[in-house]
Amino acid sequence: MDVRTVADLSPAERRAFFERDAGVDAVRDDVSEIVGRVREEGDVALREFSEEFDGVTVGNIDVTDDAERAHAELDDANDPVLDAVREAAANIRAFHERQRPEDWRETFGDRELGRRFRPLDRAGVYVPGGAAAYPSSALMGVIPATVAGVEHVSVATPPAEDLNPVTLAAIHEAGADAVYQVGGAQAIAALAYGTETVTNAQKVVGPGNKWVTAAKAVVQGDVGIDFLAGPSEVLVLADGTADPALVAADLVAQAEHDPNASVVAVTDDAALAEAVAEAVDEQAAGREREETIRAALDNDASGVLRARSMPEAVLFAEEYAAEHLSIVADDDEALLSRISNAGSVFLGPYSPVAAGDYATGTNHVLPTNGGAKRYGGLSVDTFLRSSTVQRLDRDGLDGLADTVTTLAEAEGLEAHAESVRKRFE
Ligand code: HSO
Ligand code: ZN
Repeated sequence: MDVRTVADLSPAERRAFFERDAGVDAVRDDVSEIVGRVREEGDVALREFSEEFDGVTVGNIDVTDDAERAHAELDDANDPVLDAVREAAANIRAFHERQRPEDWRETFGDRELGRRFRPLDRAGVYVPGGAAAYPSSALMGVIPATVAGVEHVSVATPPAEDLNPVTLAAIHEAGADAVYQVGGAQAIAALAYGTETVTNAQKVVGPGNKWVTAAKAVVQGDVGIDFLAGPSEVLVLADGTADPALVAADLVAQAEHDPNASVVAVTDDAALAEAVAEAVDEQAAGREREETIRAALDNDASGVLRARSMPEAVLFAEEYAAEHLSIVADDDEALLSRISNAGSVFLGPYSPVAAGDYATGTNHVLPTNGGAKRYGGLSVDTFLRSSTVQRLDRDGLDGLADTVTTLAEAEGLEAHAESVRKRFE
């Protein structure tokens, strides 16, 4: 990789970093058609699309029992992968339990006001499959929903002759109520509108490829979604104290997800920048997914950048608004205090992004494409709705009466004013 200088980036180069695009718009028309057919034809369409896009003749769409069986078989075999799934699940559950908001009531003067939180009834979680199987994404999607108290959590994952047993076991471990083998845009449509087999959800969440993402954009409005998540991203903010081999390792790790992944290191230290660029090339060599990694490194939104100062590096990181922000610097907390735009932050040399991808307990379903400027990642809140509550006694209403009647009359809503006055007749 070449080292470039932040100050010398052309407008086009800056745009490549700051306006990352997942190619979702290009497939939107095709996806609308798929969604429409699932809405009209239900299971028949799901079977046809599984045949056409996944090359799989699906027997049962509902594979809830298979998930339970896969879990039991790994358990019987004392398979260490199930221990890892359990450990990760426990950490994710603990962190998300901490997010559960309490209902509250307080008095504001003589008004009693409050807020209460209730879970959605039905949530749908997409768990990517296919080339890479993502049991970790099953945990990340399902556990926040169960912690929120969602009554019925369903999962859709791409069909296969032999579904990945670890993914199935993770879905079961996370506590899903129903599991369906259906992938892509058709899965999102099925979760959103329901079919003969699939229970419709009020909110559809989870990461996926551009077809999945485009489908979420299409069904949004009819159902809630979390957000549109694109290919993985990491930005490492490092000063001269960072170990270049470790910075490079985190870039290469996220690069292996997707040829369109965006991986960036920004530092004020010229020697570190050179060393990181060199280490990235070295570490990419011979990796199992070298081709994907090389493509991601070649992405216009990837690079090793030298800033004139750490404040300039911070400004770049703020504008980039990374899904994953790693800070490896002498005073990492001082740098963090100047950052608002990041999906998840990893502090210090012993906090690799991969630890959060799997098992620290934080969620790895995070805003990409600069979404971190506007919203946060998947959390318990995603599956809650709130109501507000108020109670006034006679004095409380008396204190407000003038304000309410004056505003009501200003809006020409005379009956509103009267509904207050009536209480004092
Ligand atoms: N880094 C990905 C999540 C993931 N990593 C799954 C490994 N498995 C997006 O946050
Ligand atoms: Zn990852």
